[in-house]
Amino acid sequence: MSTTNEALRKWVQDTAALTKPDRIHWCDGSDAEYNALIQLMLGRGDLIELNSRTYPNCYLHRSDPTDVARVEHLTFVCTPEKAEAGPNNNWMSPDEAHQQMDSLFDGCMRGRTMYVIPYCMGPLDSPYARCGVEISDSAYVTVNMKLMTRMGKAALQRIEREGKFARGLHSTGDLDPDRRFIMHFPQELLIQSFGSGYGGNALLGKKCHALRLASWQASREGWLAEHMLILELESPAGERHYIAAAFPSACGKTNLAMLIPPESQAGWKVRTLGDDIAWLHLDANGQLRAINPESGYFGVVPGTNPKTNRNAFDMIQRDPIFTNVAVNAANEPWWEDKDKQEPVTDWRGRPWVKTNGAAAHPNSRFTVAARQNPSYSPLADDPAGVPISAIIFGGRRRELAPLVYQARDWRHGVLVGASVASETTAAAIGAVGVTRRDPMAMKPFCGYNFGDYWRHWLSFEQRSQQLPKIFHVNWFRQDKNGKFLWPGFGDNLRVLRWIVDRCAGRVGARETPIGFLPNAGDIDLKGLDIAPEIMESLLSVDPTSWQTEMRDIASYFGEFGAALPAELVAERQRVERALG
Ligand code: GTP
Ligand code: SPV
Ligand code: MN
Repeated sequence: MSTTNEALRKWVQDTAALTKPDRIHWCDGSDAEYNALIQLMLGRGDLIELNSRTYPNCYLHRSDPTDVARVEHLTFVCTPEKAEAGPNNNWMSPDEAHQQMDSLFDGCMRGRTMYVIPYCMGPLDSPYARCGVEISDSAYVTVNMKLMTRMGKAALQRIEREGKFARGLHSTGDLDPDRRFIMHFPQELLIQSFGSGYGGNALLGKKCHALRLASWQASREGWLAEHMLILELESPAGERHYIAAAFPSACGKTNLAMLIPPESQAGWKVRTLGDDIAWLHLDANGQLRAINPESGYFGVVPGTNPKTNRNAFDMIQRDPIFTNVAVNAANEPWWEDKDKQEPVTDWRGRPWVKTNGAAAHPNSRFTVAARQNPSYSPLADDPAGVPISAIIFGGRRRELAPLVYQARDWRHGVLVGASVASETTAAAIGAVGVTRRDPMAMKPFCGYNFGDYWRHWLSFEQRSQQLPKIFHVNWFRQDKNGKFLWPGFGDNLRVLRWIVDRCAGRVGARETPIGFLPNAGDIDLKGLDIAPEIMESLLSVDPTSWQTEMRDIASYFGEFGAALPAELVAERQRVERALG
C-alpha cells in the first residue's frame, strides 16, 4: 500500500531512509489488522491475555517501569521565537531540536516494522475534524490508535482529498529516560517523540496533536482546542443541555462524562460525547459547538468500581487493553478499590506483597473504543457537533474553592479558567499532591504562550452575543482528617442541575466577590445524607484566603510579562478590590 498524496509518500520514504526499518506497514484500520497485531504482541510477550471467560478479548500490557506517565520536563514546544512558546512551556529552537531528534532517530527502527498510521481527529465527515499521520515502530501504539481514533483507510482517503495533515514521528527507541523527548513544531505541524511507549507520550493523536498542535492552529483559525469532556444532560421533561468541562489530569473528567444519576434523581440522564478533549467552534449564528476529536478513551483505572462509575466498570469488561494493572488469581485485571479481593501479581509482574505499595500503578489505564460506553451518545459522530450551554473549570483543591460558583460574564470566566490551580496527580511523572497553577487544565498541553492563549479566549467576547456561561467546581474539598466533604461521582449531577438552571435563567444566586454561588436550598439534596453545616462550608467564601489567592494569581500572571492581556489584569484587580 502507499498513497497518492505526494507529501505523505515522500515523508514516509525520507523517514524510512533515516530510521531504517526492516519493513513498512501501511495501516488500513481493519479488525483483521487489529487482531493480527494482538496475536503478534501475544507471541512476543508484549501483551498478556486475561481471563477470556470473564474478560473476553482483554489484554494487559506492562510498560517499562520508568515509562508510566507523561513527562512534562521532557516535552518541548519548538518555535522560532522563545516567546511564542511562553513561560508555560519548555522551549528549544527548531534547528537544535531537529538536530537532536535526527540523531536519535538515525537507524532506530533497524530490525523493527515501521507502521504508517493515518487517522482522523473528529467525525470523518466533519468540517471541524483534522487528520494526521503517525509513523511509529510500536505495535502497541498502532492498536491503541485504532481504539482511540478513526484510524485507517477512510482517514487516508480524506488526507488524499484535502492534502493537509499533521505529521507525528514516534519511536520507542531503547526506553532510556535520558534519551526521551516529546518535541512539537507547531509551524511545521510536526511532532517527534522518542524513547517512550506510554499514553500521551506515544499516542500522538491525543495530547500532542489534538491539544498542543491544535491549540496553536485554533488560535490562528479562531477556534479552541481544550482539555475538556463533553456531556449531554437530559431532564425528566426531555430538556437537553450540553456541557464542556476542563479539569486537570486525573481530576474527574472521565467520571463526570459517564455519570450515573443517583436513585433519588429519577428521570435524569447523562450521555457521554467525550471524556478528555473538545474542539470548540463558533457556528454562523454565534453558537459555540463542540466535537470530540477522539473516538476512544484512555482512562484512569484505579478507583473504578460499580459504586463510583458503573458505566466505566461495565465498559472495560470486554475488549479493552489494560496498561499497568495488577492481576488476581483468576487471571483477571485488578486495581485498588476494584473489589475486596487481593491481587497475586503487581503491575510490574512481580508477586504481590502488601508492603510493596499499590498493586496497580496509580496511573494505570484502560484503552477502549468509545462505542463500548453504555452511556455513549451517537451525537459524538455528528459532524456539526453539539451546542454548548456551559463551560466548567475545576481542579483538586483540599481547601478554598467552593463546590460550585458561576463567573459574572465571559471575561470573568476567562479569569476563573486562567486561575485554576490543582494538586498534581500520578498522570505525570513527579510529586503528587502539590498545588500548582493549571490554567484551563492546559498547563501541560497548551502549544503556545498562555498570554496569547488568554487573549484568544477573551476575543470570543467580541465574536458572539450568546457564549456559554462559565462555572467553577471543586469535588475535592477535605475535612481535617483528609476525608472528602462532598460525595462526588453520581451526586455531582446535583451540581450540574444547578448549572443548567442558571443557564436557563430559572434559579437565582448569591452574588459574592468571586462570582455567583447557590442560595441555600437551591442544590437538590434529596436522598443525600449530608450535614447542613458541611453543605454550608462547601458553599462558603473566606475573603482573607481569597485575597491571598488573588495575590498568588497576580504573581503567577507576572511571569507572562507583556504577553499578559490587560483585560485579565484589570479583571483580577476588580475581584481583589471587591474582596475588600
Ligand atoms: P485524565 O484521563 O488523566 O485526563 O483524567 P480524568 O480527568 O478523566 O480523571 P478521572 O475521571 O479518570 O478520575 C481520576 C480519579 O479521580 C479517579 O481515581 C476517580 O476515582 C477520582 N474521581 C473522579 N471523580 C471524582 C469525584 O467526584 N470525587 C472524588 N472524590 N474522586 C473522584
Ligand atoms: C492526561 O494525563 O491528561 C491523560 C493521559 O489524559 S495521557 O494521554 O497519557 O496524557
Ligand atoms: Mn487528560
